Amino acid sequence: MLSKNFKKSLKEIKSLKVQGASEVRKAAIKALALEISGFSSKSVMHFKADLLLAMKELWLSRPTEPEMRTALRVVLHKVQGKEAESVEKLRKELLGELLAFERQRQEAMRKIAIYGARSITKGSTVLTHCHSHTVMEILKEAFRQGRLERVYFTETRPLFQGRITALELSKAGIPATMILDSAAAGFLKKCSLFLTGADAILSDGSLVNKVGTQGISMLAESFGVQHFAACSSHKFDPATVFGFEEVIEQRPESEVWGKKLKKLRIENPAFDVTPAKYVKALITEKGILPPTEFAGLMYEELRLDKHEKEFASLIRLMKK
Ligand code: RUB
Repeated sequence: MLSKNFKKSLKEIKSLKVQGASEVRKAAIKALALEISGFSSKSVMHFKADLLLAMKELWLSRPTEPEMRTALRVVLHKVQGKEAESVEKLRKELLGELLAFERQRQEAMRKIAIYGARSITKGSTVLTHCHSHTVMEILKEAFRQGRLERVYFTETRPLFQGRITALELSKAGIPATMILDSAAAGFLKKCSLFLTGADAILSDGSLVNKVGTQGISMLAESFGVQHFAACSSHKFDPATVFGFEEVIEQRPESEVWGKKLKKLRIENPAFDVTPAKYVKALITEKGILPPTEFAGLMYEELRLDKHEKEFASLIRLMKK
């Protein structure tokens, strides 16, 4: 049985009250830690079953969020195939693991901000799309260092995450201009850089990010404006190496238009896929790397040549 608080957190993640991949991960870890603290399971077996149930709900809450899935995978790895002595010992170990994971992610974010700011040359004008906490950290750092002149940003239909970007830029005192999504082509010409976040990086280095990113990235290339994407290495989706598809979240029609008309269908994918060739580099805590090189590095680091079965069974386990 899941607690009321856990269900509330799930709802906040699904409804986008919690928004952006990094915040989704943070909220998921917090919700799981609280849930684990409250488990009344009498045996290790029951504890593990309760844990799996909670993890599955989080895993399925937003389908295109590998950073959250990485967090859950790391935790699950700790429990699987291990004979825990007692519920209390297991609980303590898992809570410690979640805390350490979150701390490490915050350090990663700091590094990304520093590397990213260095790659913004003095007097730059940046275009961004949607709202990314990672991008915001870079922009604030670059502005603090006197490198950033102005940020152009899209309002980001249908849920207007650009307004979150607006509030944050304004609070930081950064000169900023909001534009319509459809105006990106015209304003790109004024920009020295297109900088986005990422929700997922796939095995071929392609980038999954808020719908609209692909189009702007392709336009940027044709105007000679480089596209950089900032993301933590945990956004790499290892399962895609083995042919598992990165599911693109489909959001409700009502987010686009509340009207129901005969024969009218509305499609509302939350994300799109930008091929690696359009992205100059990924700004990660491991360094600034071309997307395909980053994917290669992750393949080596995760020793994926040895773990195909593990990923296949994990995906089976987390299915609806
Ligand atoms: C947000 C989005 C962001 C990435 C990266 O989509 O596409 O660019 O999630 O964000 P949504 P961050 O609003 O649907 O969550 O840098 O915060 O991880």
